[in-house]
Amino acid sequence: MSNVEPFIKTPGWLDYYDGPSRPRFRLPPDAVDAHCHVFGPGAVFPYAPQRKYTPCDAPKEALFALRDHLGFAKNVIVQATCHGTDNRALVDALKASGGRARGVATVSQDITDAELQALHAAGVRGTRFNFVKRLADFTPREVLADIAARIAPLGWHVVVYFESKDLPELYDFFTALPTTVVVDHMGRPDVTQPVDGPEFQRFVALMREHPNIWSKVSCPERLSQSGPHALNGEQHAYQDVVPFARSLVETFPDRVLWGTDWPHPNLKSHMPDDGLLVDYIPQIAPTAALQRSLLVDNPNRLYWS
Ligand code: 0GY
Repeated sequence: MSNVEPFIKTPGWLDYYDGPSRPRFRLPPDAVDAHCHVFGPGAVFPYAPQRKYTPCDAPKEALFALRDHLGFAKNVIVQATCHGTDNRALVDALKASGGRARGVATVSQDITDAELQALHAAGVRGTRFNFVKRLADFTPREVLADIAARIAPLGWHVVVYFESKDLPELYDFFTALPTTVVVDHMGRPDVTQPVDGPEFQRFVALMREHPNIWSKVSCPERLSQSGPHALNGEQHAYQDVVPFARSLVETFPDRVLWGTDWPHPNLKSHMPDDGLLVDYIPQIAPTAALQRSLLVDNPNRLYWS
């Protein structure tokens, strides 16, 4: 029996949808869900005291079942802020995956070289810096720069999560990082603004001028204002996000990744059907070649080579 107090989920927080449809879009062989999480279970892997939300438990077994149901071969599991710098749930999932998952950990400046090596042996290939103020407390840039310098020799990359309005202030820090830099969810554009407007074009310019910067073209459900609804019986979910993701896929086909973001932390208005999220992929990657780059070649190059 665990002596951990049961965790009470944050009010309004939706559980993941446990009856996802089977996608109509057939994923190519060796496709990777390159952004997803495991949460707890809290009784085994307690949530961090400094967390900003308490999630529902979303254990590795449920993630692997979803992987198989949707037709993915592999997962990249990203450490979420609710586990802080305690990567035990992540490592447990990586070890249980039989080589079918890689990880992105969150580490503190005082991590030892031996601990970094152990994370690497478990399958970690990156570290995540979170600048979203509702999710993470401020960490001085010098601390983050020091962590980046420590992980660079391992061949790891840095994953960054931020709001688009904060990009100008973060620009110099990102462009000075010595590793590949992967941006979560396209830098969270305001999709009510035009795709060719100054805000999104600032992000496009960042990627154009810095070939080490990649983007996940993920999370339409988080960015969309138009929502998940079908139009005229057709699958037209998250239409307002499509031009943003598609422009990145077409402009930078070798530097984009896609992931479900299961179990979709902090969603309060609707919970997406992960099968429909997979059916969204051909709208943003309309050719077989683009789909292969996005889902197979890019994630395998970054995480399995
Ligand atoms: C995501 C998005 C969110 C949460 C986290 O680490 C996290 O807690 O990343 C969010 O709330 O936008 O990518 O999972």
